[in-house]
Amino acid sequence: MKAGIIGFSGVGKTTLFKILTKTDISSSQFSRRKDTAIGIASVPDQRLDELSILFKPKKTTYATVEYVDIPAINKGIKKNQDLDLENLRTVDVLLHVIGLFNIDLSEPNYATEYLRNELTDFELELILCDLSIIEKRLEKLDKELKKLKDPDLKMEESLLQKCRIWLEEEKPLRSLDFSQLEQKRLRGFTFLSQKPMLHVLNLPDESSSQIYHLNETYQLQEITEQAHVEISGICGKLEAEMTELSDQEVTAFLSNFGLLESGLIRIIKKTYQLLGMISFFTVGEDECRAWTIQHNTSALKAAGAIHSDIERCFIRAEVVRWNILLETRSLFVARQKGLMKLEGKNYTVQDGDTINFRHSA
Ligand SMILES: Nc1nc2c(ncn2[C@@H]2O[C@H](COP(=O)(O)OP(=O)(O)OP(=O)(O)O)[C@@H](O)[C@H]2O)c(=O)[nH]1
Ligand SMILES: [Mg+2]
Repeated sequence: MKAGIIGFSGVGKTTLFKILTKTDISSSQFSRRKDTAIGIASVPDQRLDELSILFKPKKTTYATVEYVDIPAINKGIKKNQDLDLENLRTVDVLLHVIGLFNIDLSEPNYATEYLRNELTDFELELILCDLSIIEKRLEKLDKELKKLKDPDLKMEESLLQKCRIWLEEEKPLRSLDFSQLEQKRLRGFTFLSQKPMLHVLNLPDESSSQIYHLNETYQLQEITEQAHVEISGICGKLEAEMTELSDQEVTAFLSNFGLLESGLIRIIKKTYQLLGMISFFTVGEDECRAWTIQHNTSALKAAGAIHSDIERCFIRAEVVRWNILLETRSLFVARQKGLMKLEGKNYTVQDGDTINFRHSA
């Protein structure tokens, strides 16, 4: 999974990147292309930690997320010609940072209005970006259709016109319904306003307790009710300062500010929720590992996430819930007690399943 951190200038994008990747920007652990920084972060998972304590494997492999710190987007389309589209287009989700640390939050109505304006202005930039691509393509299609009345091109034209009308009403493409065929047709354009978006409010330290009540505090129901949109918060300055602390120290530190977990865990959870991602585990003496798949994935496709050979030669899946495995202490006992389920290729994998795939590869 790849997530792009975006937003207007100076809102705390690089600060969030640092929190998520635990990377010091001046270190060499991340790569930089132009002004774009790319970092890989492990997805913390307590269930995998506990399975690893039980199995003592040679290696524990967490799921990973790739984070891209994209340079600031300027207000006004003309300034955005240098936008790092190449990196932006390949991300699965946008983490949109809004800086509230310099805003007077003591006046709730003012804060709400400021926030709404920021959200609308930013969405508008994405919409304008998509519109300019559509307009260029429609111009080209018009010329091509004059030469040849190709039904495929005609279909593309009417699909893009449908998108254009929607965007001209200043609505993002992620809230427009498409048939499967249309989805497929649009994929190549990788429109920005079609990507799922997590708005991340970057709050001042003293407002940390708001993180669990953002909807109520800022009356954001209208935003969070939209399809494929979520909201979360961080205290950028505070949390970036903790990247060097141990996990235990972090927990103690955060609880002083009324925070239950680190921004890293909060944002990852929300991102998984937003994208409908779940994890299953494979366990053993060699390796305990978390695998990320889409919600509603069949056992056969989950096998394919590990290796195409396992998918091809799939026989069955031996499934034990992670917490049951921790109770029985071994797969053998789980099987004896009838707590291991033998599932076929159509079984829908659940979040937290541990799976042993039987295959003939
Ligand atoms: N007080 C306070 N300052 C912050 C917070 N987050 C970021 N800053 C400061 O704001 C400035 C910009 O933060 P960055 O994380 O570099 O913001 P950015 O969005 O990456 O900025 P550009 O890449 O220049 O657009 C820095 O001086 C940060 O120290 C915060 O939560 N509280
Ligand atoms: Mg930056």
